[in-house]
This record gives sequence, structure tokens and C-alpha cells, in this order.
Amino acid sequence: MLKVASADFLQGVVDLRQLPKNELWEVLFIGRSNVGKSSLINKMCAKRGLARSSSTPGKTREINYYIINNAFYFVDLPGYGYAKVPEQMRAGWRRLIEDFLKRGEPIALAMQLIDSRQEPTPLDLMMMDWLEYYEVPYLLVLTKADKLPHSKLLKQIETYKQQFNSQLTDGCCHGIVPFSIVNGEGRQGLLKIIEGQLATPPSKKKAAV
Ligand SMILES: Nc1nc2c(ncn2[C@@H]2O[C@H](COP(=O)(O)OP(=O)(O)OP(=O)(O)O)[C@@H](O)[C@H]2O)c(=O)[nH]1
Ligand SMILES: [Mg+2]
Repeated sequence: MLKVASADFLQGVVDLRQLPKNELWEVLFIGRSNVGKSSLINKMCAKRGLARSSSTPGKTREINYYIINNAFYFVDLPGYGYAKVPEQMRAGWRRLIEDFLKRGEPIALAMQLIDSRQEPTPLDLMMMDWLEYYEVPYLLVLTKADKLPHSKLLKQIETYKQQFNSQLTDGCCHGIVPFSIVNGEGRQGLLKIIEGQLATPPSKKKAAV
């Protein structure tokens, strides 16, 4: 089982020219503001305060790189969908994220986070379309699983499985996993999947068209 022995903040990136130059494998965390990206990273690393989390949506504005075990990166992407963000910033976000995915750098896995109590938003669906288009292997992670009774959570997973059946069978979606920072649900499973992806990494993506 993959063990997170060390996890350190490396850098925050607002411009792709600032990206780290060494090509280590990346594990990405993607999702709307407040969905729990930074909290999930902290839980995975068992290191409170590593990634800044807060109840103020839109806190993480940069692409934040964390180096894990001196071997691979966790990458916290800026959240989207925060209503108070001006249109100009939204356009900036789109460009940054799409250019980021186009780079052709080695992405071992992306975690697309969605609140377990909610349906995917149009921006979540757009994000998944991008992941499919750029052939990035990804997981749907249903966050804040502790906020749903177990039976409702199972039902929700089933609904998601049906909605994304084609992505699961013919696309790049590797699974749907519930997660909670409160009771630790999903942590071991995610570590196992990350370990598998790092052991047999997907072939490097073709250069962007
Ligand atoms: N109950 C519960 N609360 C959670 C869980 N994960 C995150 N939260 C809470 O949700 C809020 C937002 O979490 P963040 O990790 O800051 O969310 P984020 O996706 O990084 O947000 P941005 O940086 O704004 O994009 C915080 O108040 C967290 O404590 C969870 O599994 N269960
Ligand atoms: Mg954050």
C-alpha cells in the first residue's frame, strides 16, 4: 500500500511558464470551489494545513504543487463555479486549465471532485469532457460522504454510475469513489488506485493538436 511518507508544498503557479521543469508524474485534484479539494489533499497526506482549506469559496486561485515522497506531485487546481468571480477571471481560469491539460506532461490520474449530495454542475460536465478529450485517466470522487446517510450515498453512487456509464465503460473514467475527511472513507482506496497508476503509468499523452 502506498504510504505518504513526506508531503511538502512546492510552489503556486499562476502562469504555465512557472511550472516545475522536472517531469514527475502528477495526480490532479479538480472541482468547483468549496467541493473539498484542499481538504482531500490534506487528508490523503495526513497533514493538516498542508493545502489551505477554508469555508470561503474561491480561496485557491493558483495551481498548487505538492511533492509527495520526493517522487510525484499532487496538484491542486483552482476551483471553479464561484458565482462572485467576475467574467474576466472565469475566462482566465478556462484558458489556464485548458492550456494546463494540453501540455502533454505526464498526468498519472485526475480526481474530479463532486459534492456527494449534489448533481454535477454544467462546469463539472465540461471538465469531464475535457478530461475525456485529452485522454486523462480520472476518477469521480464524491466528497463530504459523511453528510449523507449510507443508504442515500449508495443510491447516489448508483445514479452516477448510470449517468456516466459510457465514460466508465468506453471512456477514461476509472471509477466512482466516495470520500470523507471526517471518517476517512475512501482514503485507502484512493491511495491504492494512485499506487496502481504510478506503477503502470498511462502512456505519455500525444502533443496537443
Ligand atoms: N463534513 C465534511 N466537510 C468537508 C469535507 N471535505 C471538505 N469539507 C469542508 O468543506 C469546506 C471547503 O473545503 P476546501 O477543501 O477548502 O474546498 P476546496 O475545493 O479546496 O475550495 P477552493 O479552494 O475554494 O476551490 C471546508 O469548510 C471543509 O472543512 C468532508 O469530507 N466532510
Ligand atoms: Mg482549495
